Amino acid sequence: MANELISHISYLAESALAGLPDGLPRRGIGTVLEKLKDPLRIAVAGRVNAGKSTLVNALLGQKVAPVGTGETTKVVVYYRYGTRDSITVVGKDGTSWTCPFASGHCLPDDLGRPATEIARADVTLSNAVLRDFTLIDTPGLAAGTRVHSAETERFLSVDTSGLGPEDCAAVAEAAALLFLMPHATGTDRVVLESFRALYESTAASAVNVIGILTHVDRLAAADEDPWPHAKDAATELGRTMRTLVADVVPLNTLLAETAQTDDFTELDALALRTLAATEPASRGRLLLSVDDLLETETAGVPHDVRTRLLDLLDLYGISQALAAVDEGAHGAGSILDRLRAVSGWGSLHRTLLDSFVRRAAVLKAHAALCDLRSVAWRFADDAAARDWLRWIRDEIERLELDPSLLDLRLLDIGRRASAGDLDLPPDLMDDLFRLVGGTAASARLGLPPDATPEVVQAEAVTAAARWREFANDPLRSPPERRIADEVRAAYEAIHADISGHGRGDRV
Ligand SMILES: Nc1nc2c(ncn2[C@@H]2O[C@H](COP(=O)(O)OP(=O)(O)OP(=O)(O)O)[C@@H](O)[C@H]2O)c(=O)[nH]1
Ligand SMILES: [Mg+2]
Repeated sequence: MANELISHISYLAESALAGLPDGLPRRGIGTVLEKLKDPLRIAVAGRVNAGKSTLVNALLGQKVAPVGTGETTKVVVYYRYGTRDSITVVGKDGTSWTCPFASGHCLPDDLGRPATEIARADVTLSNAVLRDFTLIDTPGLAAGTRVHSAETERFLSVDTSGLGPEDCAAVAEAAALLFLMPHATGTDRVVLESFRALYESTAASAVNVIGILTHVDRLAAADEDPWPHAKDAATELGRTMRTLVADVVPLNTLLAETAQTDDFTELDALALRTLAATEPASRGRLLLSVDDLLETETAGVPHDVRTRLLDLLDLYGISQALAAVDEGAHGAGSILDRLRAVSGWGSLHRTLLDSFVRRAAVLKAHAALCDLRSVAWRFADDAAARDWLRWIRDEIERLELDPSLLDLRLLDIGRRASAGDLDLPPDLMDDLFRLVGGTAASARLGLPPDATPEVVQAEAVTAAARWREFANDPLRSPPERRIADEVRAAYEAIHADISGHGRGDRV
């Protein structure tokens, strides 16, 4: 169903493209079409050093994005699927040039010109992961030097002031966002709020933003389990950011990267086995601090190997690897299994698949409608484009009324709720975010995954009744009633789907 919708939207954009003279409206529509044809674009954003590039590497399963302390990523980098690996850099003046990979098949520091003159880098990789989505790494928000931070703000926003030849009109670049937060402080909320203000007129909302709490290993001492604390912190953050993000998932980004890429070798496993065999008194000291790890006397593991282990695992990862060796793990594979399990990777990956990848078509359609609407209004007075843009607006209105687009309208309702435009009681707000954020019927109703069809149906009836009651409240405004009717209809559709005479797949 969502694919049918994408065909409709593509038809709209292609027709307008054929009819419009060259100019900003036509370029804007061209960009919408290009984005619609691409795999889902997922941007990774957050403060400097949050672990964005580390996560990009973990998702790609290869270490291609440079990581490091300090301000590392200086330009917006697209990682796209292609049959040949290559790097093309696009300058702000519209010119483009290719660049060789640095050693280790990494993006080089030197991209041929100063970062301030670069619009973006396009890295094409023959990496199967990128068939599902295009990944976009961004410079840290609110970074030390405002220049790179401003670059991300420009990328995320739809501001058309100072349009360069590479800029498109009124079109946000990504349809979904992973927002990284290294510590549970108020600062990230401020960053996220300002980010949302930039994104206001686009499709970003609790529907298509996943928050990721990174560096969770730093929430406890190396030999303590940080997970209880990390889960509580993520739940609390999820609550306070409920209108901004679909979910907050805790992740040890560093361990996820090491477990998912192939840097960790049998030599590293050997070094860990040697460390694990250290006599007990010294071994106890090893994990007290980075200095202790580097300086405690033990035979067979030189300083540079310990530094490497710290880079790959940090203290918590080393402590987990030693525990795995104690329990019988021997080779690199079995040690990495343990590290993957304690990194939180499984949960992040599941959330990403459920919230973004399986819903790629509907997220793309949603973003494209928002973008088209935005272009059609922004240039409504453009004499050469007026008639085409009016036609697009009419067609969007017609598409949005189609009953098959109920789920798309729900996304929009979710977006308005995220933006604080809807004043709903907390229990209905919870209903709405669950309904919009989930894919499985049980998750959309807040039930466990193994809930029986009977339980799911009963819950759908109860939820529909809640919204019917809200719609029937005489104090409610007509728009509020219309929204309540849409949500009730969604619950009825879930009920009908389970009865076997439903309307088919969700859009
Ligand atoms: N201990 C620990 N270190 C991490 C984690 N994630 C990333 N790091 C380290 O943190 C540093 C910064 O990581 P990057 O991925 O370069 O961060 P970034 O957000 O891309 O930073 P900028 O590009 O500068 O904005 C690197 O040294 C990583 O190895 C984590 O979960 N735990
Ligand atoms: Mg980076």
